[in-house]
Amino acid sequence: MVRRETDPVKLLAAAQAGDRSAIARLISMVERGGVPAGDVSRLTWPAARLASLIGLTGAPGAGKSTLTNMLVRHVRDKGERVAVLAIDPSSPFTNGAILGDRVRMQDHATDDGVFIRSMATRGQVGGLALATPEAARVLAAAGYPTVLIETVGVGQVEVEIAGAADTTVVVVNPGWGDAVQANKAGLLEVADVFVINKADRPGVAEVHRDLEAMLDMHVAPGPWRPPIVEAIAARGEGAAAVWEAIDAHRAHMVETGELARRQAKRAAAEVREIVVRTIEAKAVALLNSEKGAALTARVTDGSIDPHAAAGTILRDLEA
Ligand SMILES: Nc1nc2c(ncn2[C@@H]2O[C@H](COP(=O)(O)OP(=O)(O)OP(=O)(O)O)[C@@H](O)[C@H]2O)c(=O)[nH]1
Ligand SMILES: [Mg+2]
Repeated sequence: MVRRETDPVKLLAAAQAGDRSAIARLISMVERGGVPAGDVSRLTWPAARLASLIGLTGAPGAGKSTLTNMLVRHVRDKGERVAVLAIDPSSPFTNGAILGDRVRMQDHATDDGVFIRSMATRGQVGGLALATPEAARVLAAAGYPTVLIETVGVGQVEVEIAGAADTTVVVVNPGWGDAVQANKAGLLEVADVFVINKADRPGVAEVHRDLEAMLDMHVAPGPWRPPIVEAIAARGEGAAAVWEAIDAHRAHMVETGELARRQAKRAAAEVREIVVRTIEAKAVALLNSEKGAALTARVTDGSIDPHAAAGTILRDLEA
C-alpha cells in the first residue's frame, strides 16, 4: 500500500491539481483538530478566507438536501464550481460515510466541478463549529469558491454553524406553525433569505403571512429585510429565484460593508474558539493527571476547599 500522504503542503497541491482524495484527507485533518488542523488552516487562510459561504438550515426533512442539490445544478449550469458540506451534529459517523441520500451525491458523481462531503461530530459538537469553516476553506483553496453548508438546525450549535455563513438560507415548509417553530429554534435571527420549500403543498400563503408577521415583530428593522422565496425542490422549481435572492443579499452586504463586518466577526470568533478550546484541553489534562486526582481527593476529605484546588490547577495552567 502507498504510504498515506500527511504533509499538508503536498496534499493541498494535489487537491488543487484535482485529486479528490487529497481534499478528503485535508478535511479529515481539520475534523480531527490539533496541530495538523492548524497547519492546514495556515495554508488555506490566505487564499480562501474570502470564499463565499452559504448556509442552509431548517427543520429535519424540510428539503434542505433536495434544495442544495437543485442549487448545485443551477450553479453548475452557469459554469461555476461549487462544493457542499453537509453537517450532521447528531450523527456519530464521519469521513463522509453518513451522506447517503442526504445530498444527492450520485447526481453529481461524475462532475469534477462539484465536491460533496458530510461532517459529523464524533460526540463533540463544539469541535464541529471550528472544523466547519476550516473545511470550507479547504474546499475554497482546492478550487471551489462557493461552498454550500447544509445543517440540520435544531440546536444552538447548529444554528451557530449555519449563521456563520455569509448568507444564511432558512428553509421552512407550508402549513400552520412552521414559521413559529423556526422562530423558536432561533432561526429567524440568522435568516438572510427564507425559502418556503414544498410549495406544491397547501398552506403556502399561511406560512408566508406568518413569516412576514414574525419579521415585523421580532426582527429589528434594518436595511435588509429577508426575502421570502417559494420553491418546489423535488421538481427542481425555484432554483433561479433562490439563487437570485442569495446573490442580492451578497451584493447588499458588499455595498453596505456588512460582508467585511461579518468576516471580521467570524475571524474574532474563530480565534476565540481556538484559544478557549486549547485552554480547556490543557485544563482537562491537568485535572485528569495524578496531581489533579490528588487535589480532588483532598477536597473530598475536607483538607482543602474547591477554590483552593482550582487555584493550584490554574497556577499550573499559567506556568
Ligand atoms: N412535496 C415535496 N416534497 C419535497 C420537496 N422537496 C423535498 N421533498 C421531500 O422531502 C423529503 C425530505 O427531503 P430532504 O431534502 O432529505 O430534506 P432535508 O431537510 O435535507 O432532511 P434532513 O437532512 O434529514 O434534515 C424527501 O422525501 C424529499 O423528496 C418539495 O418541493 N415538495
Ligand atoms: Mg438533508
